[in-house]
Amino acid sequence: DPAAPADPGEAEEFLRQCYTENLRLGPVEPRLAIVRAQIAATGTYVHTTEELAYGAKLAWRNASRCIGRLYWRSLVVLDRRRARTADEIFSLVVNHLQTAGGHQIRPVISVFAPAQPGQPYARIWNEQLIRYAGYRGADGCPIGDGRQQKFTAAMQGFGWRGKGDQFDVLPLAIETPAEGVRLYELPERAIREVPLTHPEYAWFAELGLRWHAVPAISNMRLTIGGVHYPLAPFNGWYLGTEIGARNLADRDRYDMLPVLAARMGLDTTRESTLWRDRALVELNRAVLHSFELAGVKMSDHHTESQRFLKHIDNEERAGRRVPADWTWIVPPLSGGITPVFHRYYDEADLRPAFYLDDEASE
Ligand code: HEM
Ligand code: NRG
Repeated sequence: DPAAPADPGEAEEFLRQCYTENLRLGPVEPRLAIVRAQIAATGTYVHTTEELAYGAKLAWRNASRCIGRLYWRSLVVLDRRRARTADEIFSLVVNHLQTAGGHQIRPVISVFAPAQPGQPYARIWNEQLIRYAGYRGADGCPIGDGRQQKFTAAMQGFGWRGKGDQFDVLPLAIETPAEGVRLYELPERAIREVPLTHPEYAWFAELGLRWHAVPAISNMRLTIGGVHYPLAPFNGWYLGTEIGARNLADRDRYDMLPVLAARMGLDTTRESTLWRDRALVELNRAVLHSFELAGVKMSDHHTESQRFLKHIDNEERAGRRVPADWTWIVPPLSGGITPVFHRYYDEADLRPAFYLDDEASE
């Protein structure tokens, strides 16, 4: 429960780790005394800017599903704890996306106000800052991102009307205790998109496929030393397979493999022709090719797998554990020919951490 009081044991454990790994912050004992007193008096305590920034980096370092953790130290942490109104939050979210950038892409997190014991708190309802709407067409056939159908219907319930196209960017639904839910349209300057083309198939462009440049998860709670930050959107850059092997390929997302196979003239009468696999590789080539052409930062699964093993090596040399979840780390394309496939991982659940509220343990 994000509105529960801060656990003094968890606070102490985090502060010891933070001050041990950052000797320039000085001795931890005086700080512990202050924090214990704050928790006793108010049920919670206030992180310093340094603690907040390092806590967010640790939450990334501990994210066992993330293959991109080699760069954990480079996270840009924007301290937005003072924002209160939905208008303020919205303009800082736009600022976040502009800070992340549309080409180079910097990993950024914006940390808004923590939940206070027993109090309601602000949230963003969208799973990511930028997502495409999903509709059911007149004939019942799906349009757009199938995963967003429920959310899209909820937005329509608040009076939002999308164009009904394959790639309509959803509005942001920002909820604050004082104002309830308010919807906002992101301005164009905050949304970089890449039209998809293929290095050889000229017809590929006619499919009209595109994807947004920045993945920015907005529905995970950041927990640092017993303090819960329910609104802390973060972004890095895309791994090509997230778009090419899942978003555009999954049957309940854009389901493009049958369409591609038909255009490629593949024999789809039998699974053993591997038409799905052949279409999947070409879709992933198109994604990587298009982002490169547009000058937008993206990793391929071979390179990022190697970097992840490098990260494990760095961390183990520093005497630290690297929790990892094999089922999320191994890419959804060519798993066995990436080096992350051929080993097991430490499955620890370390804090600070990011949690999805339905799966949060407390
Ligand atoms: C998950 C890559 C940056 C935290 C993932 C996944 C990939 C990935 C491929 C699995 C996603 C999926 O299968 O849906 C990357 C890359 C980054 C990056 C290439 C480039 C810098 C970050 C940053 C943070 C982060 C900056 C937080 C500060 C997470 C978390 C998950 C995750 C919490 C699990 C999400 C969930 O449970 O749904 N990342 N990531 N990542 N990443 Fe990263
Ligand atoms: N698969 C999701 C994004 C999940 C997180 N991936 C990242 N995170 N790369 C999708 O939109 O396809 N990140 O912070 O960079």
